[in-house]
Amino acid sequence: MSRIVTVAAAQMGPIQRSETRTDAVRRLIQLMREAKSMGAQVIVYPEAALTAFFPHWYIADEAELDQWFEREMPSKETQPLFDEARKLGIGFHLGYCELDFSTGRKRRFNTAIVVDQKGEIVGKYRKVHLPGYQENRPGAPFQNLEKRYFEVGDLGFRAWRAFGGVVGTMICNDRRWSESYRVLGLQDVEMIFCGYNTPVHHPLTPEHDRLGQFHNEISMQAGAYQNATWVIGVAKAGVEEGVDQIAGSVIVAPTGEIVARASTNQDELVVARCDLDLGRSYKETTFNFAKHRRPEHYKMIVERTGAIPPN
Ligand code: ING
Repeated sequence: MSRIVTVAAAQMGPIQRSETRTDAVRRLIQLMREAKSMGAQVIVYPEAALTAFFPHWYIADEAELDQWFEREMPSKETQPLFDEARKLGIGFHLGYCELDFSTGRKRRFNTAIVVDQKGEIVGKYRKVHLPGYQENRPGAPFQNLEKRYFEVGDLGFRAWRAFGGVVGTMICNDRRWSESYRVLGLQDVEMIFCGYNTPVHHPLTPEHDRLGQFHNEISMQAGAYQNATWVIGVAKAGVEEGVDQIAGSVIVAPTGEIVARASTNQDELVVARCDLDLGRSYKETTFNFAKHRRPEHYKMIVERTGAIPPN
């Protein structure tokens, strides 16, 4: 049996600070219409798909910082995207920066939602692995102040039923951590959506620059294969506010193979017919967690490794 979902990875070019949310939503809707015309049932947008990636610069004023966040979803500016999705009968994944007051205090998260083909939000995720640092580094060519601007996500890594299968999300730096995939893999995930904003250059470790695309792909290919799941990796790419970001959006099969990839660093759809049953033979054999995983031993190894005294 094959459960085919046609997926559109909607890579975006830069969103400059001067562009409004309405400008960004217009681009998202254009990509959605094109994806629908190509037969897609779901379109996957990048991390922070409504604004420039503002953690790349220092914002001292709290009111100015809050302007980069969404207080509600859908909001006035994003309602047209939900309306278009409902009209076209296409689902979507959207990364955005969330201002939350539900616990009685203001909290800021780097967030992503999954919306089904009826326009209903079926799941929300808040980024767990926040890279970068807390304090502004004036001498750096650009910042990564995610640890300053966001709290660590409090929703864990969750999988939901949608598009005829089991889907999950992670955001950007999460894709570099095998635990992100395994927690979803233990929920029998069949497709993971992951948006990213990844600079080409790393001021603290310039020797890593040449391997940016390699590390991007190997992270998602390993996660896909080792958990027998599709991974849809989607970039916000190009030079955004002076920071050149990698492109290289990919659709990775549960076999670990890249079946489709972007060829520009602009707005571009990467479309593939994804068989959600392709991972089944791996889940039943090589990655049959019930038969082969030994978590009781991992605890012992971790304790022993931690306990080894320095020479
Ligand atoms: N960006 C980058 C990412 O993880 C990074 C930051 C790049 C960290 C390379 C370490 C190595 O792709 C975000 N937004 O997480």
